[in-house]
Amino acid sequence: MPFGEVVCGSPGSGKSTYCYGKHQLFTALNRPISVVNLDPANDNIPYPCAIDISSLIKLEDVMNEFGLGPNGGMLYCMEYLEANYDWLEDRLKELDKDDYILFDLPGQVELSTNHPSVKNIIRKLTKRGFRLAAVHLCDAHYVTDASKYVSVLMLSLRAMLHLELPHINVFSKVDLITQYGDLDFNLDFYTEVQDLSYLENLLNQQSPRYAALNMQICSLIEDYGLVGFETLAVEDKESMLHLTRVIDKATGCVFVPPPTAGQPPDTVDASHLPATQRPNMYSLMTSAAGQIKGPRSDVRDVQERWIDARDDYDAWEKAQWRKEGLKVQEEAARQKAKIRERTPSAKSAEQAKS
Ligand SMILES: Nc1nc2c(ncn2[C@@H]2O[C@H](COP(=O)(O)OP(=O)(O)O)[C@@H](O)[C@H]2O)c(=O)[nH]1
Ligand SMILES: [Mg+2]
Repeated sequence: MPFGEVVCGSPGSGKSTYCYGKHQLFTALNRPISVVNLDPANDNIPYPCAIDISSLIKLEDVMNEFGLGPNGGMLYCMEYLEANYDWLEDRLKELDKDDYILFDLPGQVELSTNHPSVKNIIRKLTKRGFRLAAVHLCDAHYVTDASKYVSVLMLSLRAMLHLELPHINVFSKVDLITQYGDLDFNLDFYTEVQDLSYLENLLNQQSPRYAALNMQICSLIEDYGLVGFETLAVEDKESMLHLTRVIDKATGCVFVPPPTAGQPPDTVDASHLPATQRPNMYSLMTSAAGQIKGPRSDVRDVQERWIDARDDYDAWEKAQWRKEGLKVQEEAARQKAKIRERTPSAKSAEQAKS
């Protein structure tokens, strides 16, 4: 049963960068992963691409042939992919059966809010046995302005209702958030989406004419309690790990390393026992159903890292990297010295000969 993610969100929200980051993270964790590019407008794909829609159809060709603009051309490409779903299925069959699959979608908002093609493709994949989560990336700068925040709430809700998948909304590029000025509330106010009535004053100032309507929208979103957000800074390993745990939990994915991976760290070696007596070293059920803990699992920790004490953390991380770099250099020098000791020098080899 293949697990994976449908990565969606507005253009520039960081979808391809996230796919690349996840590919790097999973490769480092020895988790097999493949990325499928379904965005024909992705010119410079940063990740190793297992399947690329441009080998089926090219946006440029569609625009030239039918006289369409980039947006119309993109919708045509997705309709074409839906009509040629077999092409996608055949390519997916060629991938390793253990691969975790990421689908990098185009940024056109209508594809994840009202256009049927992506939804139909997802439906077919789900029927085939895929266990997918929708990961909806929204640029974190939306939280710096109350009316932009209301629009991102509506967009996220709409995508959730349209795609009908386990859904994780994510404020991406949270490391850049301080560049857009001070926040009116703490970050958890924006991620937890509770008590939206506090936005009333701000909305009154920004768009007094529609303040009441805006508040009605807020109360509707709050009443359903469906929308919430995770945060992401793609270069922060802890942030990526936390998001991975959240997504794994949403899909019910428990990664069990292959037998060749050996013993996990800090576990008792029970390989001599029969299978029925061996402890569950990977804590399958606890990792799937337990609480999500660890750095960045609390949004207050994210606030501290990227907003309140960013400079201190940056300096601390730099110092850690320097220390790690020194250790690596020392280890390399030690290995070199060992090799030199073991290999007899040319002179002593000659002496030995004579
Ligand atoms: N600082 C920062 N920049 C990011 C992050 N994620 C993406 N970006 C940048 O945002 C820009 C758009 O990203 P891209 O992945 O092409 O967006 P896409 O159109 O949604 O695929 C690129 O310049 C990325 O380097 C992040 O977490 N932090
Ligand atoms: Mg992209």
